[in-house]
Amino acid sequence: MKKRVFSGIQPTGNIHIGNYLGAIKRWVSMQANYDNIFCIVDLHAITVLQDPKVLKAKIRELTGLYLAAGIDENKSIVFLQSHIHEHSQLAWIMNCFIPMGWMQRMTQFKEKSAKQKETVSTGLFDYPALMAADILLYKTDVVPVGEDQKQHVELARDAAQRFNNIYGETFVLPEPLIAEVGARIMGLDDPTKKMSKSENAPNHAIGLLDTPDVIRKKIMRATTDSQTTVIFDTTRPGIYNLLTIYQTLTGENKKDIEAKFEGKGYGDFKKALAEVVIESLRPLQERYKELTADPGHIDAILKSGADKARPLAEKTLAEVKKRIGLG
Ligand code: ATP
Ligand code: LTN
Repeated sequence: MKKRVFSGIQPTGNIHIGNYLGAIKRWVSMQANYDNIFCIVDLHAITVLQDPKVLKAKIRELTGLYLAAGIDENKSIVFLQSHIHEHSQLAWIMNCFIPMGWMQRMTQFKEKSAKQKETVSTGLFDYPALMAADILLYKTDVVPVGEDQKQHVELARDAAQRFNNIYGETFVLPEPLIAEVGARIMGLDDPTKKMSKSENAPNHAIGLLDTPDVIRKKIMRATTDSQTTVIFDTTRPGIYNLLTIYQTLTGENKKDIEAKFEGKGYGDFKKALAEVVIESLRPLQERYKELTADPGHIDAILKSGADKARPLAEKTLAEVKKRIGLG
């Protein structure tokens, strides 16, 4: 029996190379060895106010990007979270099992709510309960995510354990799977901040659908420092981040990369990196164009994915309700 993988991305903002390296690219490479479920988490997206038309378009865009990156709908279940009502139902139940104190420790909420101040929704505070429901509904073993989501997966695990202790073995305890390299790509404009799709500064992130010219410009303008040698040095976060992107995309090791750029400056390295990024994204961008030419195709894939996910979700929720004494 293969282990079950579950992961998801919110259909908001512009999907960037951090999402690709920290999540999607890894999902693709793990696909053959696991039993996979990849979700477009639109219920998570509405924790922040969204324009309905934009949200609808972003759902199709993100689905297209999953497929264009190499997620195969015949090997993996690809579906939209709001198509399966069991996610919301289990999220409520999880709410009733997760102590407030656990939620209050989540660092992402502290960062995101600090930016939004008084408009911050209860859903944003509470979203790890929905994320726990996503993961636990499918008896997930492994959750491949970027570094920023580790704490949320651990909370899902603790919630599962607490439920099992009270009601008997029901949930599988999930493990986060974080890459050694590429799990935390930093912003090009500020390498001390995580690259994020809700950040709007023009030079912050490389979008997966950026044109070659835009990619070149963004990389050439990326913040570095006044030193010159191209080496992996954690005290120089700008060049370190660019080297990490290079390493993750080429699969070369650190020593070989440093040797290749010995005696060369930041400018030469940035030019080489831009070409690596452009060539790595080219096949994805071409497939994306073909796949999304007919939006009906994307909608059909989501419908068929939901039909495959639903029976699994229904089974777990029925078991949970029975354990609790509901319905
Ligand atoms: P937002 O800023 O809107 O929260 P985000 O860029 O953090 O968006 P998410 O939808 O939260 O994107 O994350 C999708 C996946 O990409 C998650 O697995 C997350 O851990 C991963 N991820 C996000 N940002 C990065 C990053 N900078 N480096 C590596 N992985 C990342
Ligand atoms: N919260 C995550 C997205 C997400 C997720 C999940 C990831 C929602 N449900 C389940 C893994 C498993 C985020 O914002 N990146």
